Amino acid sequence: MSNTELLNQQELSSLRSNGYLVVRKALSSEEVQSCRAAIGELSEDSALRKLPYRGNAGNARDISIINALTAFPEFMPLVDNARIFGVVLAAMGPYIHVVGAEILIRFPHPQPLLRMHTDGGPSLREILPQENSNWLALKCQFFLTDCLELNRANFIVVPGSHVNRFPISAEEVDKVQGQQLMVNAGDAVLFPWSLWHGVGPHLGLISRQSLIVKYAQRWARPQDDAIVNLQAIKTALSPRQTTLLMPLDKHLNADLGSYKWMSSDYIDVMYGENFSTVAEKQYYKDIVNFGTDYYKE
Ligand SMILES: O=C(O)CCC(=O)C(=O)O
Repeated sequence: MSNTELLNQQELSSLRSNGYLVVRKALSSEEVQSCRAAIGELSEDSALRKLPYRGNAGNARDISIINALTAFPEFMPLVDNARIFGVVLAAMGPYIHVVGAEILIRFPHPQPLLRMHTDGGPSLREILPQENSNWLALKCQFFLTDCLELNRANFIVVPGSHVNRFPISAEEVDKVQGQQLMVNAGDAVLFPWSLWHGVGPHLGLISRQSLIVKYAQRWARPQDDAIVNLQAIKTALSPRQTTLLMPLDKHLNADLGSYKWMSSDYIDVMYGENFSTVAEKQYYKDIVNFGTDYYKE
């Protein structure tokens, strides 16, 4: 990969045509260990079970901690993790932010843990990306435990389905066949709302753990409802991390749908030092310059 590209050509065409990308070793084994230590064990009386932000997919086969960055501010730096953020920029462009995060703990169970679906319910299922359009929303799922055999709560995808309308009847959904992905703890999978996906059965013994960071274009409102005060949190955040987390900040008072909120160094901040020479950066700088000047009057 050259330093003018966010992804190499093979990664880019795989992302665009399959609708997902597996990024190996997005987290080091030390990072995986520290995430798992922060989350802790899921014993009957563990702190996790008492968090107010607890939910599940509706079938008692998981615990899901929404508002995960409020519960665990130490995970905030993952939002621009060096291995995944180039993929996020390539798929979505720079006018994005984090709208939520979720920790998923999926229990052993002989039936599929989560039926095939697309994200965003009946509203977003009617909206599909075009081949080369920026994605509206993307999830990055960091795996914190291995799924190296079939039927270990593997994430299931239907490659290429992100540009097709999801079936509208239960009968048709039941016929959807996907691929169970094999991942190591530390790998990440990135996918848009419109990819058909689900979770397989779990015939193993140890609950599968993952952390999902949810990105959307900047006009979208946050999905998480707990509000954090970015200035008060103890984790040191970079300007890019703070910019990505702005919608979760109680000090936010910006018009996210227009050109007005953008600081003059917005594009430099988003591409940062690691992507400062990529070709897209100038393209987006030109759009900002055009927009801010033209719409002033
Ligand atoms: O737990 C998984 O692997 C899938 C999560 C999922 O389906 C979702 O976030 O929409």
